[in-house]
Amino acid sequence: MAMDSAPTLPPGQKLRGIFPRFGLPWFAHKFPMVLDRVEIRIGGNVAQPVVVSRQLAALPRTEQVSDLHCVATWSRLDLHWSGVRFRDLYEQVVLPEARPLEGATTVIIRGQDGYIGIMQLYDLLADDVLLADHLDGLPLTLERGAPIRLVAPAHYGYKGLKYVDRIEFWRDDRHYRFAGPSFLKLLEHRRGRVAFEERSDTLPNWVCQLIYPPIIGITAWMFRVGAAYYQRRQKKTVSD
Ligand SMILES: Nc1nc2c(c(=O)[nH]1)N[C@H]1C(S)=C(S)[C@@H](COP(=O)(O)O)O[C@H]1N2
Ligand SMILES: [Mo]
Repeated sequence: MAMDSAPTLPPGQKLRGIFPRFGLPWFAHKFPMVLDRVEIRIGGNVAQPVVVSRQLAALPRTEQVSDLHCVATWSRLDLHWSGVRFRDLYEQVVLPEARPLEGATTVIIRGQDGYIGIMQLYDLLADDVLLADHLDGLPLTLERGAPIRLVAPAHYGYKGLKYVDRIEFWRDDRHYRFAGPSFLKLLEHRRGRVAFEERSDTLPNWVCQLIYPPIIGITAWMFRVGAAYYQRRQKKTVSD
């Protein structure tokens, strides 16, 4: 049967033939300030905060093909990313230079657009977690998270921070707050693994599967309008 060749998707996910720029609607009009160079600030409970820029070029580069599963139930398969492994950054730069204090294993990642993510260090050290600067052979575009984004295929899309600005290693989660309005905190999951359908800490999956699909289109539209507006403004500033 033709079913044999159908890609197997994680529970509750659907191929919808889309790959929108996506996120919480509050971020549709927000963009990185610095696009032409990578600078990642490392901080939190560390002995020495550091700014990582040229050190990235010294790390081994890696490529991988992986899927993106948005918690809102759309998936995109076979994305060809390249960049450096988070683990290499951690072992070769963060450990020797920033020197996180013992137990500083809760990681808060902040994007240049103000978006915030939280993950545990043991999940970030997996083989397939990258800080990617290329997608499908080309430098990341504005829509895809330029100049550098986190790729964490085992986790829902909202853990894959675009426009990475800061990575903080903390002993607890006191410094974390949800990126959107606090009444929507119930939408997120602290771990967010796709295979275990960890969509939300609070809402049952059947509720997520009911409320998300109807808002995919409008959210994607808001993000498209936001990007178009930003591009127009950029062009105007260049030509002024
Ligand atoms: N900085 C930042 N990272 C982000 C987002 C965002 O709005 N800002 N949206 C997240 C969500 S919910 C998803 S599904 C993916 C979408 O990636 P894409 O815009 O390349 O499709 O980015 C994630 N990372
Ligand atoms: Mo998402």
